[in-house]
Amino acid sequence: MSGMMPMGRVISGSCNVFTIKMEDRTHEIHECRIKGKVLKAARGFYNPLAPGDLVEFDPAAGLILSLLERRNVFTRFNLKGNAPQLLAANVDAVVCISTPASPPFRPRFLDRLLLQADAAEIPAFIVCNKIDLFPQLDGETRGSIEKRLSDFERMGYSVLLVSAKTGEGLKNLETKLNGIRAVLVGQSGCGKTSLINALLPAVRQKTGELNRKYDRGNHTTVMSVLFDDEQAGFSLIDTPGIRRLVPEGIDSGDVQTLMRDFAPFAGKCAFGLSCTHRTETGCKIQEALVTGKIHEDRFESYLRITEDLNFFRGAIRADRV
Ligand SMILES: Nc1nc2c(ncn2[C@@H]2O[C@H](COP(=O)(O)OP(=O)(O)OP(=O)(O)O)[C@@H](O)[C@H]2O)c(=O)[nH]1
Ligand SMILES: [Mg+2]
Ligand SMILES: [Zn+2]
Repeated sequence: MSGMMPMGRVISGSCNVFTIKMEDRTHEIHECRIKGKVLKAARGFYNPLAPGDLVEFDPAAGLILSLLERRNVFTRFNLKGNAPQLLAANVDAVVCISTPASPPFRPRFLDRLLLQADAAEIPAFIVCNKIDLFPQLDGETRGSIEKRLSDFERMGYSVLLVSAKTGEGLKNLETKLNGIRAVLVGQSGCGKTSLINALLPAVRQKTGELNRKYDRGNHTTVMSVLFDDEQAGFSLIDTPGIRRLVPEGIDSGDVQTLMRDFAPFAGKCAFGLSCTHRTETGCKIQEALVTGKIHEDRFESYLRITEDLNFFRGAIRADRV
């Protein structure tokens, strides 16, 4: 670093044009390109920079000169690009948004988000938005949602029930977000943008209608954007809805210790940490599954996640920043 050029925070960016906010009292906004071909740290990534990144830049030339060291990154494996994709950098929390309905509750999607956050060592919590729709559900559906959410709480993840529509629970969410930078992730249509609009009314963004036939979102948000509102005292990164979340940067053998309900049993099987928990005798995870200490859904997640990680491993880079 030259030490002469100012620093800025990445607000958003597409292929190679990024919106940078000056990290000083002026908070000037600049559109910049990356100097030269690629930043060294971006090698192997689908995208070189993410909202939350700090860069050194030349405002007059509109050039990003270097990337400052990251505290953390929240990533996923991008199937189309066949490379890891940065969703956010330098965040204090990953807010995993779910819904009881419209789109339907998908706990195995939460399993994946939480795993990715834990692997990146970023504190994560769950927000169940559209809680106004909960009373309309039948008793069995409500029961299974409550069971899964309380299991998550037992694993140490906070669960907040909110409604961007009615405002219910938003005060609790605000308290939880106080003083931090958080990234909101979840399926399309779960209400990430609606929640940002409700929490940061100064930055109103477009939200989408649900697809009536499929009861899910239409991918209204197309890129990640950082919103910071001096008044609110916290900042939020909106992300595009994810259809399929393939974790990345995780060794498939580490999933058993990363999944918090598996961790107490990991390594205790007859075959130790090399047990795949599928057909081996003396498997403590299988035992926990039978006694209900591990939910069958979580076990299904474990199987599918490890399969995905093994399948896509070839494409995942080794040189992590
Ligand atoms: N009933 C109800 N509807 C909501 C709530 N929050 C959002 N919605 C509706 O859900 C739809 C999708 O909301 P968005 O905020 O666009 O969802 P998103 O997660 O940003 O979706 P993508 O940008 O596609 O990823 C909109 O029609 C919202 O009005 C809520 O708390 N209750
Ligand atoms: Mg959106
Ligand atoms: Zn086992």
